[in-house]
Amino acid sequence: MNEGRLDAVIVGAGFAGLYALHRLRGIGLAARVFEAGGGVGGTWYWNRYPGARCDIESMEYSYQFSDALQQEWQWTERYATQPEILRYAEHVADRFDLRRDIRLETRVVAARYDEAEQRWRIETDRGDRVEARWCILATGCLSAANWPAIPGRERFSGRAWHTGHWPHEGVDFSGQSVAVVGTGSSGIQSIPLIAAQARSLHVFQRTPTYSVPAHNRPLDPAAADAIRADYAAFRARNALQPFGFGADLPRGEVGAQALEPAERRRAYEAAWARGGLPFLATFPDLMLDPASNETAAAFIRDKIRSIVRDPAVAERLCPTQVVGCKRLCVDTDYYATFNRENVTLVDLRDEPIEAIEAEGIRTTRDSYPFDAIVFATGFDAMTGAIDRIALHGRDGRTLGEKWSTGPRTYLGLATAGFPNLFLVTGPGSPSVLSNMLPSIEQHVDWIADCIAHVERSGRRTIEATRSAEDAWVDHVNAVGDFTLFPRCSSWYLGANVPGKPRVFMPYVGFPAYVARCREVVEKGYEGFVLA
Ligand code: NA7
Repeated sequence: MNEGRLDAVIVGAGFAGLYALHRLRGIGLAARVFEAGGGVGGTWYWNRYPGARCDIESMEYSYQFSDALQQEWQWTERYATQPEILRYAEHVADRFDLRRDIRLETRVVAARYDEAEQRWRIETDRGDRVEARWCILATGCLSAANWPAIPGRERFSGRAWHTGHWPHEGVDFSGQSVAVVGTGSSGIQSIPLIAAQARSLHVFQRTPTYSVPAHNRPLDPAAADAIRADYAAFRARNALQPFGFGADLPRGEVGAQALEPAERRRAYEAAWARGGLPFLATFPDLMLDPASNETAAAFIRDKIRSIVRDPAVAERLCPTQVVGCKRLCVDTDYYATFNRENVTLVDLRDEPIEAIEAEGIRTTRDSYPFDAIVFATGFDAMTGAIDRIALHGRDGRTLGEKWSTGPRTYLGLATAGFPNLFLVTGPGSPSVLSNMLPSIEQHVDWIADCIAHVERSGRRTIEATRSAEDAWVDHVNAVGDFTLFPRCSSWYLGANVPGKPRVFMPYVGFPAYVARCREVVEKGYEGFVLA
């Protein structure tokens, strides 16, 4: 148990918390990280399910703050696996001597702002009581698991896991009858591998998923060296992209409807052959114009029909919503897995799940017995981990009360009524609609520079004003509404968690966001009060 005074407490030892510790040390602060997991790495510590990979290419999904680090680290594949990304996080923790200030297996349960002392009083589930002038929530966007509210889950007599809490020793599905519930990224990555091992696999699908092939492969050492030869320029090009990645891939210049159907199809075929999320950059208006978007959606549906041999199964796998408004998935053999004899698709639109029973899953039509159930049901995204901390700001008001109708932040970095508290990639920042690593670094750099500025100027606190926050929330919504992103029930909107307020949380547009953050500083921390 720890008691005492620190300059800063950082909650979480994922990529955000690790870099925050490094930067805050660099400005001379005594900082400590509390991390609930048994190791560093955040989402890459927990999500150990079969097939877990990043959907951003490995040469881009990495830190850039240390050129020595980015020169020495060797990624092995186009899209890095979870074990490789976790090794990278561990390497960073060791290389920058971060571990001595990280307390593992320690969850922050409460943080109260003491107005008289102008300090945060932080409590952990191990009984630590520490005080700090600064509190940094590096809690991650995809860290609070969303267990489905299906009656009877605890009655199941077989084994059950959530993909976001996968056992460290792995799971052997050999000879087993298995269910996977959920067909988002975690489902589509794990389903082909589970199907290859299990005796039988039933996939419980509520909403069909658009997915493009990853075409994953070993990283070409010559191509990686070419990037390393001028990594800074590569990073700078990516930072100018709307979502902060993919600068060196071909991008359409004209709207999808400007081309003849055959020409448009050739463009989609080329993007499909390259693979990955940049499929959505085939035309610049795909997330702006519903008719253009529909051309991409129809192309993917045609692909599904050409891959899946049973026409009835293919139709059930064909999504109808706007493509991209739920995160586009990147897969290896997902649709082809439904050609396997041992794989069955259960369409929950026809037969919703009624309950989980001792033997398995009961829908309105049938009872399915299983040895194991995998819940690939996602996360209480962006706010879930923050909501789970009892955060009391000025006047003892809780963040939960303040955010009861949806998260409210200024720049996704701070929230009025909670002085000296910062969020890393919080709601209202590009976060999940950007390459997370550069977004994390941009946020942490902004926060560290801000703290250094406040300390240098002899002030003690900085706090977002209510009016700046209100204007920012309106702006985030206006930009979101200009796009097709809010058009379906996604976790970007909180729509996957029953009862969660529906508010579009990420800010669309990485370069504009970075420019605005810079401008706020240039204007003397416009929208903040320094006291
Ligand atoms: P996602 O993308 O939120 O996917 C969760 C899936 O689970 C999705 O298909 C959901 O269907 C389904 N789901 C959720 N609750 C239920 C219930 N109660 N019954 C049946 N099906 C359900 O989470 P992932 O972990 O796959 O991916 C999250 C992000 O991690 C991903 O976007 C990448 O950025 C990395 P729904 O679509 O809600 O109908």
